[in-house]
Amino acid sequence: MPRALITGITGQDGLYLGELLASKGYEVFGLVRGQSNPKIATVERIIPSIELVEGDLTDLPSLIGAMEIAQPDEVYNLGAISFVGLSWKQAELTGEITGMGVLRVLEAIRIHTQNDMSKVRFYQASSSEMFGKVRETPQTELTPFHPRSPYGVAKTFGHYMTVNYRESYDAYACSGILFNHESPRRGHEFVTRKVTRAVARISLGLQDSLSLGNLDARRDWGFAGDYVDAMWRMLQQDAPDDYVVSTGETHTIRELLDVAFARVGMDDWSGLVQQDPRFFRPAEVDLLIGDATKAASVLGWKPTVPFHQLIEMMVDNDLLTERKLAADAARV
Ligand code: NAP
Ligand code: F7E
Repeated sequence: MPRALITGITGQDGLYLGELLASKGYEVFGLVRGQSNPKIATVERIIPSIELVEGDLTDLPSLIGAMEIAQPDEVYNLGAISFVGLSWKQAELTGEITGMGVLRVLEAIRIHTQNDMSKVRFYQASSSEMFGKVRETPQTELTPFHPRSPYGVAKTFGHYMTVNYRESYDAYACSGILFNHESPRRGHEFVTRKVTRAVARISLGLQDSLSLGNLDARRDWGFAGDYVDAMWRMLQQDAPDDYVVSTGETHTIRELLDVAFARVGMDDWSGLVQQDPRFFRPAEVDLLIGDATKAASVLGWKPTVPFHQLIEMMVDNDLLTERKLAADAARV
């Protein structure tokens, strides 16, 4: 039975990846942090066979301890401060967790394997945010980086550390340069989930309006369930490499609003959405569109959920959740 350790198991991707690996017969270990992490119950409900290990990306000894307990064949480093907006407010912490955290995981593997890093396969969750002020469109594995946020800078550090350990220690270390991917498990702070939840609540009469930032921003949005499959495929190849994972399509926040409101039968959302300067960013990325040709040809990977279907799935899920929460509240 192969063994995998996932950091960030309580996050959107951690849950999908843990489910995927468990379904493939892996023994899955998930790193959890904090004294009493409220998300543990969700992880145990979604992945009943999960084995949880305590540790934190800011604490190297705990990561070495996690390697000793899990004895992993594969390590997926998904843990991070992943919200770009927060990264300007907590730039130092973002550097520590999202950037230095990668180096600590690599060091934990190096120490655990006594420098024979080829024994453990490593996946780093890199990001399209590294392209930032883009040098070419669409972006490929060869497009130079110009990050535009502390998050993007931290991810770029983690990306180059991964490349460096591959070149220095013969590590089987891969970086997945993933574009935005969403799902009903997405955190409420990200724009897709913020919109689908608000649309569900507005249609149920639980909320009056929605405040957003830049409505003209565009993203290349795919389904998280598809993207974790690409992570796994990267670690099954003969040699380690880096891959862009994306849909190759881009949509604006306005199109996101059109699709989400249409799902609940509301075609004119103009009076329901305000723009609020608090949600604008100090610097925006340019036009991010990924070219996933290499992932398609080498990994045999393709996205399966188109944009409209993804947003409709998220609205439907939020309608169910919000109806249930409202009914529970009425009973109290
Ligand atoms: P997410 O839902 O925000 O999950 C982040 C995870 O990191 C959570 O499990 C969180 O644990 C954990 N974490 C935070 N600080 C930690 C620390 N000090 N030590 C250990 N764990 C810590 O993110 P996601 O959407 O699943 O994304 C997974 C990874 O892919 C992230 O690295 C993200 O930056 C990257 N990425 C995401 C996208 C995307 O569109 N989703 C695209 C490109 C790259 P707690 O529950 O304890 O907070
Ligand atoms: O913003 C605009 C905002 O926060 C998308 C992370 O998973 O993907 C994600 O980062 C766009 C931006 O995601 C609001 O300005 C407008 O242009 O959903 P987001 P992100 O910043 O693209 C990358 C690939 C990652 O690696 C990250 O970890 O939407 N926008 N109004 C807004 N965004 C938010 N959050 N809230 C608004 O009110």
